[in-house]
Amino acid sequence: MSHPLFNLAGKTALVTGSSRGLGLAIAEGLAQAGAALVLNGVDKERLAQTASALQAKGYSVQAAAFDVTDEAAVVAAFNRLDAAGTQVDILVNNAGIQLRKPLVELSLAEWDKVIHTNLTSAFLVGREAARRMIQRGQGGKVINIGSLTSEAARATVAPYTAAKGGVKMLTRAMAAEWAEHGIQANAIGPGYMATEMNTALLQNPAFDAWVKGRTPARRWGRPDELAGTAVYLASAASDYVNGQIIYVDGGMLAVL
Ligand code: GCO
Repeated sequence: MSHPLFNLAGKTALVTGSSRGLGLAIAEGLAQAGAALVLNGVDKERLAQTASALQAKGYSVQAAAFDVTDEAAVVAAFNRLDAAGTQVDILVNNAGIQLRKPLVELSLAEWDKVIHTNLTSAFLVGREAARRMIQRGQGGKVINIGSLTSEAARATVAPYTAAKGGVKMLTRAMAAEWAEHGIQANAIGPGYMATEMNTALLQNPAFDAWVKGRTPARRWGRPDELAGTAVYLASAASDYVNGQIIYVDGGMLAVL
C-alpha cells in the first residue's frame, strides 16, 4: 500500500516521447502509482504497440500521436483531449533527441532541430497544458526532463546542452508564473542512462569506462530508476516544491 501522499489515482498524466526509453519508464512508474496515461510519440505504430503492452498490464492508457515541435499539431492534440473529456493533470515534457557533432561542423538546421525538439516543445506542450490547468482552477504538475547537461557541458553535444540548460531555466520560469495557480513546475536531470539514445556510448568501451569512473555509483542508470522521482514530483508530496531540478545521476554532478 503506497503512502497516500504518493497516490496518483484519479490523475491523468501526459508523457511526451513515451513510446520508449525514459518516457516509457516514467509513464509506467506513474501508472504504477495509479495515474491514467496519455502516451505520446510521432510513430503511431510504435505508440500503439507500447499502449497495448501497458494496457495488458492493467493500466489505463490512451495514445496521442502528435509532433511536439509542431504548434498546430500540439494545439489540435489538446483540443482532441478536451473533446474526449481527458483532463491532463500531470505533464511530463520528456520528448528529446540527441545529435553529437562538433559545433563548427553543425548546420543551422541541425541546431534548430535539437533546440526545437528538446526545448521549444516543452514550451508548446506546457503552454497548452497550463492554460487548461489554470482555467480548471485545480492546479497541476509539470515535470520537465533536463539532463546532466542542464548543469555541465560535454564536447560535441552543444545544441542538446543549450536546450537542456534552457529546460532548467524554463522550469523556473514556469514556476514563477504558474505556482500561484497551484501548478508545481519542476525538472528531473537524468544521469547517463542505458537507453537507445545512448547505445553508441554504451557500446564504446572508453566512454563506458569514463561514465563508470566519473560516477560515484560506478554504473549507468536504468530508466526505471527515474520513476520514483517522477512519482514524487507528480504527487501531493511535492505540493510546495517549485522550480527545482532533481538529478538522478548516481552522484556524477556531486563530485569532481
Ligand atoms: C551524451 C549523452 C548525454 C546523456 C544525458 C546525460 O551524448 O553525453 O547523450 O547527453 O544522454 O543527457 O544527462
